[in-house]
Formats: sequence, structure tokens, C-alpha cells
Amino acid sequence: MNGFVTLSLVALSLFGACQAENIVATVLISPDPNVTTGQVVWGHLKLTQSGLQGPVTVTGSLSGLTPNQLHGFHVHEKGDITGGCKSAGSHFNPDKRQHGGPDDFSRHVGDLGNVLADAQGVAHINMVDRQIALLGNRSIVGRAFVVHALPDDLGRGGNEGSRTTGNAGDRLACGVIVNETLIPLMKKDNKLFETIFNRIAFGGSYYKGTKYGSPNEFDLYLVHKLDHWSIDLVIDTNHNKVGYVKIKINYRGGRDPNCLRYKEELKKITDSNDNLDQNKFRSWLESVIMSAFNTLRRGPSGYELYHGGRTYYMRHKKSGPAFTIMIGKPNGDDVFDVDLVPCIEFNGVQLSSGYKKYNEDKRPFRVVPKPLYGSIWNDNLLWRLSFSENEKVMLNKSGAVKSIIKLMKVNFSNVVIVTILNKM
Ligand SMILES: [Cu+2]
Ligand SMILES: [Zn+2]
Repeated sequence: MNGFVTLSLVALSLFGACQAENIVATVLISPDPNVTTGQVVWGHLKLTQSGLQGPVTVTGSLSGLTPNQLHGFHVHEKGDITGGCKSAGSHFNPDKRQHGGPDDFSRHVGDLGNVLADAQGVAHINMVDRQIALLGNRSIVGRAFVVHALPDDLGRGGNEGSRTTGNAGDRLACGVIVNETLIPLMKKDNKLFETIFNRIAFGGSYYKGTKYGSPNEFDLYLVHKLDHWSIDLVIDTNHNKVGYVKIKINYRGGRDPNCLRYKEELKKITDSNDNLDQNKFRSWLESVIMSAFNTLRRGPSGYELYHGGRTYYMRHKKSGPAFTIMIGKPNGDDVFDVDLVPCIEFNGVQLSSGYKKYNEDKRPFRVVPKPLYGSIWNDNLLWRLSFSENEKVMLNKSGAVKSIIKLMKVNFSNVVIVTILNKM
């Protein structure tokens, strides 16, 4: 078990390149308890943004409106409805402009104009807007939609009320805009996670049976990839800790600004000699998960995550290299645990001598930041090798993988978990 393996990567993806990926959020609109007219407005909205720069599509319906009438419809600045809809504050207005209509250049970002109720008092909503966003400065996630009693005059009423609120009257109903899944929340405001996070993969050992014995416990890998045109990875197996490797990054992008930015970000998970540090990686990822949780609403049963029109209750704890998320099902007290195991995946690397048989044809392998004690090396720099892709190939050959796949398909909760974490 000796030698160094150097991996040169071809241009795969530029740092910060935008992926045409949909970002999704949802809103449950519920009646304002302070309304005294007896009008009860309910609704459910879905928001979709195509890519980081794309427009946001708002779809859904509202019921209980005044038949055949326009109702003012805005995003207000605060995601707070604890004292009814008035707690949501003013129209969301980061550019400090006057109130306007959705097609006006000069408007509040939150000015979406009106929705029109049909003869039954139902409004079917399908609008596209370029000023609101689900990420960045104009993000409306964590703010609130408000539905008003009167039409919004779109700033054309010729009085002060028109220039500030559109004279849309009382607030009939409102709801907080929430991200549907955890992964987009984790990507938000975290450049490094956005760049190196790749996917969620089912865990458990394929080799020695499965870990799916208990239906309430699941292992999911949070797979990261460092692949970048401007770096080389040096995988060092030349030490006496069998099953562990040391990984050094060599930067070869020179003064390329993308490379420098990537290098700056990677410092969060490397030591001063550019070796990947498993302690740093674990605590960095923990902070990413924590800040994602902190953007969720916290209720008495845990953090609330809306998904598919339902609320899930989530709590978390740390356990070794993994983070355990406990998820309460919306229909009862049934709780299942998900162990999120962070790892980094490598493709196209040929490991030397002792590892060759697990790594035939440069098959992908992973490293896990598993704490290691009693080594002559700096423990933080040694990563546990994992060959789950290889195990899958071996099991495929023997036919044993079929029953595992069947088990995974049967297990509805598995599918739900991955959907909750990572919009499918
Ligand atoms: Cu409003
Ligand atoms: Zn406005």
C-alpha cells in the first residue's frame, strides 16, 4: 500500500456556473383571524424559479374571495403572521421605490397586482414575474403573501395611499413562503456547498447485507465532488493506516479568478498545506445544515418543513461522522431517523497496490470523515475509504442486488426522505 496517485481533471464545470435547476417554494394561505366580516379565504400556492436568473412562476388557487372581483395580491416583507396578517409588515421593497403594478418598472418587488375571483369566489393563479426571486437579494422565501379585500389600484389612484399600498384595503388572508426542500436551503448563501455538493445516495453496506433491517432508520450519503479543471488531487496511501487515505489539493489555475475563488472557498475544509481536513469538513457541513434549519419555522414539535402540501417536523443531532435528522410524519407521531453521512466521491482515480482490486477500471470511490484515534499521522487528515460503487458492481454480478433494490422500492419512507431533502 504505497505510492501517490495524481489525478488531473479536465474541464467539468466552471466554478459558480449556473445550473438550469428549478428552485421550488410553497405557501399555505390561511384566513386572517382578525377579519370580522366572516370572509374566509384559503389557498395553496406553488412557486418555481427556473435556474438562478430565471423568472418565478406562481401557480395555485384561492377560495372564499368576493365573486367577480379583483383582490390585491402582494409579497410583504416579513414572514411573520403571529399576530395575523398585519405582522407581515409592508410590501417587500428592497429597492425603496413607490408602489406600482406588476408590469411597471418602478414598483415594489412584492407588487404582484391583483388576482381575479370567478363567480364562485375562486381565483386560479398562474403568473410569471421577473422581479421576485427564490434566491439572492430579491428572494421572497421567508416572507409572506397577503391577499387583500379590495382591488389594488396599481399606484394610479392619485393619492398617498395609492403610492404606498394601492388602496387594497384589509388583509383577508396570508401565508409564509417556505422552501420545499432542505438542499436548496443549504445551497442558499453557501458558495462552497453549491459548488461541491453533488447528490444524495442511498447508504448502508451493500457488501455485508443491508442496513435496512429497521424500517425507521436510514443512511443517506451526502455526496460531494471536488472535480474542477483548476486542481489536481494527490491521494496518498503511503502510511500504515489500512483503509485510510490522505488527500492533498494542488492548485494549477494560476491567477485565474475562478480558481482563486475556488481556492478561497476550499480553505474552509483544508489545512494550511492544502490537505483535506476531515474535522473542518464535518464542522463546515454541520454549519451549512444548521443554517438551513434556522431558516425554517420552529414549532412546538420541531422545525417545520412543508412538502407536497404537508408539514413535516424535523429535529437533528450529531452522531460521529453523521448528522441524524429525526422526521415526524405529518399524519401522526411516527418518527423516522435519517443519518446523513457526509462523503467526497472521486472518479477516474486509480488507487495503488492494496486497493487495486476494489478500484478496478478507476471505479468511483468515496472517502468518509470518520474520526480515527491513535495514529502517528495527524488524525484530521486521514479519510476512511469506502467502495460502495464497487460493492454494487460485485453484487450486480452475483444477482444479490436485486433483493436490495426491491427492498428500497418497497420502502415508501425512503422515497419520502429523499424527496424532502432533495426535490426530485
Ligand atoms: Cu399587500
Ligand atoms: Zn406595493
